[in-house]
Amino acid sequence: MANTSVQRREFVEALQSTSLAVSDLKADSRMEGVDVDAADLNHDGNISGTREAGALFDQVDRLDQDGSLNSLRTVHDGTATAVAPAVAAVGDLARAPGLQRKGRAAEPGNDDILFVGMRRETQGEAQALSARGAGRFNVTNIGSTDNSITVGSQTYDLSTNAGVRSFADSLGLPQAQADKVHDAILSNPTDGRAELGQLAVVLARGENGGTIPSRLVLSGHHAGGQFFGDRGHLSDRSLQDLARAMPRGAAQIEDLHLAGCYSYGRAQLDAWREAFPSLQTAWGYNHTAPAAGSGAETHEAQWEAATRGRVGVLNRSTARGTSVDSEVIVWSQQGGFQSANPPGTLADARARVTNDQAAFDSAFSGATRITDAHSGPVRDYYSNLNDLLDRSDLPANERPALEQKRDQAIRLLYYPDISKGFQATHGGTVAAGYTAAGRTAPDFSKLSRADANREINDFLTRTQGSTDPAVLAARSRLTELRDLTPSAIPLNWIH
Ligand SMILES: [Ca+2]
Ligand SMILES: [Ca+2]
Ligand SMILES: [Ca+2]
Repeated sequence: MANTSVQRREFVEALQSTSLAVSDLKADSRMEGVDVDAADLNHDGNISGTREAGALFDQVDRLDQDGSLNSLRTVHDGTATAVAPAVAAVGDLARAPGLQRKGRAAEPGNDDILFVGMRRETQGEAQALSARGAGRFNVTNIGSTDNSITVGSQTYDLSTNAGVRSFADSLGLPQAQADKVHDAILSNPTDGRAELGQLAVVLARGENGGTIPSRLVLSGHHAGGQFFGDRGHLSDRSLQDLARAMPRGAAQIEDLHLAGCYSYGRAQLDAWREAFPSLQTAWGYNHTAPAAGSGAETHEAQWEAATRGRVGVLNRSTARGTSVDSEVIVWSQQGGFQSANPPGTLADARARVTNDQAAFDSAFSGATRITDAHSGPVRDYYSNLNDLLDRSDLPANERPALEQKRDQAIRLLYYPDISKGFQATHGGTVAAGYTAAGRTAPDFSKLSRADANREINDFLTRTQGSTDPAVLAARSRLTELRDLTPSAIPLNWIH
């Protein structure tokens, strides 16, 4: 980046849809030496319209030394010029990311990306971002099916408390921080701890004074506050706790991209911002996110271009015209929260959930059958629960029960997947319990929700009072399937 310039046309276009108060421009110390009044051609106290934007360009250009009346050079031989602060100031006041990027082009910082992919398919997304980097920025790719992590010559088994303990203690952090890292990793399901561990290594480098990537992408299926896939489960909360454990490292993250369904709303955003205190921009999805291979790469490329450099503005219009563009939610420090869906009132959000409660209950019992996981009243119920939980004004004491319903609803929508996962994981335990009770177990992957519930209730009635350990084990697993107990049914049984 030897030189950077802003063309006149670019400057004028950036101010096209905005009006800047002369008083705001003059109050900004970065505008020192620029005669802003002279650009207010009609003396109404605002810089507005193409002519005045051009006049402001001319006034800034008086400080410029690039020899052209049609460009402003903000960086010369890698060093910021006298006009760079003025360009950055106009960029901030006009919420124009292009001007911000060029005005700050010589400032320290990087555009490197930390990419965490919880599905094998997300590999292509990381590769596409990496190809865009092409020497300008690096992509660190995180995600594996391995539950251990190797740092230097040491390998830590993160499926055990002792392994997490020695890993956390190896990061060169004060004990209190190492304890928090340990707790955060341990709070995550076992199969996503290696991903958190890889993130911890990077954040610790930042915490200890090093430079780390400024952009973070999380990609995978997303439900119930977790990114998930064949590489495991990554809990939003565990990741946020990890960031809080290393605040200096977390403060180097400026841009966040959450490539997963139901990945973020207003309430979730508050939690991400609190965990990453220097966040400038965030990108997420209301309900549906495009999957790897069918749109995720496009959105990630658009996001990458929009967040490159030191910008504080991100607009939803970036995604206009792409698949599921209406689902994109963005937030930026200077542009605020942007979503296609106005939040409405809390009472309305509650009423929408109540509206489909009976449909959920009926499908949960098996009385009605879900034929399409992606639409219908149970999908609406699930979406509306997510919307309700995304509200910052929802009382905290109502959350646990609603989260439980949300987490049951997603498992009910994908019951055929869940029953296959159940049979593959617990089929042996269930068969042993049936045998001990003198019966033959059915194949639960082949039963409808209604038939499975009938079968389970029958088994529970017949074996009531049994003390046989094999029977008791089967009873526990079957009860979990009937109740769709979120803690006992991993989300990545859903494909
Ligand atoms: Ca004016
Ligand atoms: Ca010039
Ligand atoms: Ca994993």
